[in-house]
Amino acid sequence: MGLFDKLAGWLGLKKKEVHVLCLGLDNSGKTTIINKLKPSNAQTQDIVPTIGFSIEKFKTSSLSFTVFDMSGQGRYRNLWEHYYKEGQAIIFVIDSSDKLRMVVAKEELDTLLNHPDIKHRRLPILFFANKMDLRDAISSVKVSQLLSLENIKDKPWHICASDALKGEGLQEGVDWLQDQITQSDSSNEDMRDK
Ligand SMILES: Nc1nc2c(ncn2[C@@H]2O[C@H](COP(=O)(O)OP(=O)(O)OP(=O)(O)O)[C@@H](O)[C@H]2O)c(=O)[nH]1
Ligand SMILES: [Mg+2]
Repeated sequence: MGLFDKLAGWLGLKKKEVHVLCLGLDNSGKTTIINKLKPSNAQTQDIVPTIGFSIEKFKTSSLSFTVFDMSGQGRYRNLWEHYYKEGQAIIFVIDSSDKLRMVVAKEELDTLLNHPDIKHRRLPILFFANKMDLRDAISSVKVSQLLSLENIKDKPWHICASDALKGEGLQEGVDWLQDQITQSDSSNEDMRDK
């Protein structure tokens, strides 16, 4: 880190950097969500299925997020685990209208939660029950039941209903994530002070 960066950090001018993994099945809307969180002049108009992964950035009032937007296609899902150590938070996206593959989404989530690089860490997980605009979408409560989210006891989690095309529900989710990360920072500082 250069002297300028250090100074900016001390003066509170530089936002804390957080690495986030964006996971979920293909076609759930991960890239669309991340794109909508970027400033409007950095947003792209045509979103195509992600190949492998892509690294994206967006900022909130106090944090600077670097997102690993992973492809959800079956053949690329084995890439996810290589980034688990790197991730400080997870955004997990579900297509709420894809009832047929809800069981596949649950399998991928369970595999993630049981992975040694994730299992014993208190990472915040933000779920987006996406595509709420579609007529056959199920509610976020139903999504959370089908994924058995109530069984996640050792990590803070939150589910938001979203429509990534209109950008609805995204801000609420990201505000929650920011609160979780800043709270855990201040509790770590409290621990160090003791
Ligand atoms: N109706 C509707 N369509 C959406 C929504 N979010 C995303 N889509 C559409 O769903 C399709 C897939 O979106 P992507 O963002 O590419 O999905 P992804 O999860 O990144 O897919 P992979 O990169 O293949 O893993 C695109 O046609 C999007 O326009 C939503 O909230 N509602
Ligand atoms: Mg994508």
